[in-house]
Amino acid sequence: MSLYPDVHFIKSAPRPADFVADDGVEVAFAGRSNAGKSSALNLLVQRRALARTSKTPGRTQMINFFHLREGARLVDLPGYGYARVPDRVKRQWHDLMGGYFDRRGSLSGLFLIMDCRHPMTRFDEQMLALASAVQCPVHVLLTKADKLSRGKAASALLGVRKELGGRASAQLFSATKGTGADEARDCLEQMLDSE
Ligand SMILES: Nc1nc2c(ncn2[C@@H]2O[C@H](COP(=O)(O)OP(=O)(O)O)[C@@H](O)[C@H]2O)c(=O)[nH]1
Ligand SMILES: [Mg+2]
Repeated sequence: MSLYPDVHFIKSAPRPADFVADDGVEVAFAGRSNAGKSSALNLLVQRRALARTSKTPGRTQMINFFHLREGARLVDLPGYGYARVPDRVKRQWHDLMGGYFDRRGSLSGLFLIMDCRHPMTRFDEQMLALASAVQCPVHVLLTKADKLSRGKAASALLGVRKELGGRASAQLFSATKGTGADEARDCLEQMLDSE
C-alpha cells in the first residue's frame, strides 16, 4: 500500500511570481547538486521517478512543487555546487531562494541533503542560514551512507551533529539501500503536522 497515493508534480517555478498559492503546509528539500536529493525524495514518497534523478548535475534552476496530499506539499529547491556555475546563475539562485524563504508562510521545514562523504559545504551553510533567518526547522539527511563502512558513517554523523550544534537534526540515509527512510518520514510528518 502506498503511503502517499495522491502524490504528483504540480509545477516548476522559475520566478517567485510562479509559486503555487501559499496555503496549507510544505516541506522543502535542498542539496548541493548531485548530493542525492532527487533520489531521497523519490524514496520517501515511494515513487521511482517523481523527482528526476540525473547524472548531469546543476541543470535545473527552478523550484518544483509536488502535491503530497490534501493541504500538504513537497518542494524541490534548486541546488548548485560546481565552481563552473557562472555568477549570473548564482545571482539568479540567490534571488529565487530569497524570494522563497522570505515570504513562504506555508514553509514548515527544510530537509537538507548532504553526501555523507562531503558534508557541510558552503552551499549547505547558505541553506542553514536561509532557514534560520525565518526560524524554519532543518533536518539533515546524510545520504549515500552505503558508500561508507558502518564505522565511518557513524563518525561522519557524529562530526556533522557536532558542527550543526542546535541548528538542525541529522541522520544517516541511503536511497540505494533504503536505510533511514522510516526515520526520515517520521521527521517529515512531524514537520507537516507542526501547524
Ligand atoms: N550509492 C548511492 N548513490 C546514490 C544515492 N543517492 C543518489 N545516488 C546517486 O547519486 C547521483 C545523484 O543523485 P540525484 O538524486 O540525481 O542527486 P541530486 O542532483 O541531488 O538530485 C545519481 O547517480 C544517483 O544514482 C545513495 O543513497 N547511494
Ligand atoms: Mg536532482
